[in-house]
Amino acid sequence: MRIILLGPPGSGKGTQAEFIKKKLGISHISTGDMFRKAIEEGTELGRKAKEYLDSGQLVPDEITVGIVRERLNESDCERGFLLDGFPRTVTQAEALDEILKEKGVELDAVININVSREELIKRLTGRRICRNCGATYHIIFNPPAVENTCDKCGGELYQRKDDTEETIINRLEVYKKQTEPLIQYYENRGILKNIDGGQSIDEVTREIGISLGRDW
Ligand code: B4P
Repeated sequence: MRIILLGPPGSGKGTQAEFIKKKLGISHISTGDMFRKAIEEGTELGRKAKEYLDSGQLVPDEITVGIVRERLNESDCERGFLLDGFPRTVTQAEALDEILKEKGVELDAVININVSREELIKRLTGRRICRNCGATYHIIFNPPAVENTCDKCGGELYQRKDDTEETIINRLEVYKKQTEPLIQYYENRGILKNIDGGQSIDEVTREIGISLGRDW
């Protein structure tokens, strides 16, 4: 299957992607993760992306489209993919249409996860990430068994630089202006699935399954 996960920052795209990719056996492509990895490795891409991520702005479309185009050309994407956090602008969505057309494939579903602003701020300020494997936790809603330690690999947990309240408010504004128009874009295509993301992690997973015709 070829799926997009859409939703504001903190709506749980990354959290749900972990489960969906395993269940469907498809590749998980998170542009946020790709940028963070490049920053950590100090590559040319990381150098360009850093100031945008730190301030909560979007990385310019030409850079983002370029890395996704390259990634979608890798052979593992032939069995399907889950795009997490891409597209985030109408220009990116149009570029994706072009890429898929060139490949002769189509999207199966766009999953739009809805969460209230208040809840998003709570989730993002409490988010913690494993430095080693990238697993996501929340200090209250999804805490690790041992404080600051990843359940999966024992790695150290850290707080992302863009998860401070000031940057989060900026990210939510950027989302409203630049990403929200995509809801209508995919609604017009008839492939948009609206999910109530305000429920528990397991309930959201279940609702996504139902929207894809799976009982998991
Ligand atoms: P991303 O890395 O994509 O991340 P995100 O939107 O912040 O979060 P996500 O929705 O995945 O939430 P999560 O599961 O972690 O973006 C980061 C930055 O990268 C952007 O600001 C931008 O600068 C750049 N970027 C990325 N893609 C780009 C693009 N296409 N174009 C340009 N720039 C781009 O969940 C959040 C928290 O809530 C976690 O702590 C989790 O444990 C908790 N949680 C999840 N579900 C929950 C539930 N149901 N109940 C309670 N808590 C829950």
